[in-house]
Amino acid sequence: MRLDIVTIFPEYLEPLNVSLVGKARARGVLDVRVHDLRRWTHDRHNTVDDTPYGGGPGMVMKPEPWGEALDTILASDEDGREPVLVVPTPSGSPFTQRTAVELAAESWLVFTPARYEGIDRRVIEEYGERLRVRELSIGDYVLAGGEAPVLVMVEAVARLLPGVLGNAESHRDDSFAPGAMASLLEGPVYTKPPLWRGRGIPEVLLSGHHGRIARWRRDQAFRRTARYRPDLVERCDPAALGAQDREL
Ligand code: 6GU
Repeated sequence: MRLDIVTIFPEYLEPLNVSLVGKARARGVLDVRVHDLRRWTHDRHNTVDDTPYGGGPGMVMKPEPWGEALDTILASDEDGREPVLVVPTPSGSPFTQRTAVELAAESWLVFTPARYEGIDRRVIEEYGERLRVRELSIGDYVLAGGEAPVLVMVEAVARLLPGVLGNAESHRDDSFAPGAMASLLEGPVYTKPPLWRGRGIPEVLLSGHHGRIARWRRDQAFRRTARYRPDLVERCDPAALGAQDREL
């Protein structure tokens, strides 16, 4: 999968050299290209922003550098791939695990993290006529720019790519993964030693009884979800609830 990221803070994307994403790059599963937007400015001060038409606080990112940047990047296609333009914005639709799964099926994503009050609307209109555009928000809070959201989205997508996680099963029962534990948060986990500061391991996990263990985990997941995310329990298909859930 190819990823292009256009930003005025290329160094903000340095974490993409580390850990899971860094290893995926080193192994050639991910081809990540970070571009400095200012490369496509032509004035002495490398201006990327200007005051908003209609007044109001803050600055808006000028369309010309974005247009030149995106034209250059889109023209650099090597094997006839059709990119998705990912525009991080607090005004976008929610980025969820479903979105991550959809984006993981693509072969080329182009990210446009903005600073200030966002990018001149005409840029999104212009490229919306040529390619698929996803305007996405990572949550209901406001960040100073789209770079941190890009890190979030790239990590969520990268770990879904074949051969990136060590164990192909590792994301099967993630919280939010579609499937058996659908929309339940994951419960507690334990490892050695069996006794730490006087605290033991729940008996059932030592029992070797796989059926009882699975049911206990399901129960813990349900309790945790009811406590921290009652909205997820509310949205859950009643048929997916076991008799034991109704007793809790
Ligand atoms: Cl994608 N960008 C910014 N600036 N703030 C956000 C966001 C994105 N998602 C949530 N807050």
